[in-house]
Amino acid sequence: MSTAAVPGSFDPVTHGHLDVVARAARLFDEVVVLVVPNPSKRGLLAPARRAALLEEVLPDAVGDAPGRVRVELVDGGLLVDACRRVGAACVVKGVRGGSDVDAETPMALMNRHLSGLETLLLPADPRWQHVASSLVREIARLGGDVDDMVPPAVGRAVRAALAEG
Ligand code: COD
Repeated sequence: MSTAAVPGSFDPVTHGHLDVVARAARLFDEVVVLVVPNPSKRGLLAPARRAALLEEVLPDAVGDAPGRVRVELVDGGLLVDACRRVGAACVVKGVRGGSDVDAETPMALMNRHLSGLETLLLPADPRWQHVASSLVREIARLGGDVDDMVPPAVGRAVRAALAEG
């Protein structure tokens, strides 16, 4: 059975992330979405909330593959170790442009160096190429509408987190 991991901070998950997960589910037997909080980025949603939201919105996003996609929260450590734990031999990531390729290529080569883990980079769908979690957080913080960039439950969670301060 082929298993891929789709890792991210997912703070919050966007339609861009969900498109990458759905495409990975068409290529692999099983997809494990790894919620990996980035210690260098200040978070809006608690990591467990990000994972719960993913579990809520993934069935709609992945069409006929919900039984083959699951979510795991990673509590620190190397990505290669998380991938080994879940049995993934490949990481799938989305790239929105040259700066994503520049950031992802050394990580992909390092992960292969560390453990043989391969990385598949999927070009972002042009509909979502400009969408980033950081921009969603900023737009929502400034009172803008993010409802066509994230699923409804995610938009509600972002607004609630901002209201809580
Ligand atoms: N369309 C397509 N892809 C997208 C979109 C979009 N609109 N938005 C984001 N993505 C992609 C990103 O390019 C990224 O590949 C992935 O989705 C996740 O994005 P984020 O913003 O949720 O998460 P990041 O960028 O903070 O990444 C978190 C990771 C844990 C994936 C990353 O930090 C990582 O791989 N860390 C490795 C840690 C490690 O083991 N280091 C040592 C060896 S390299």
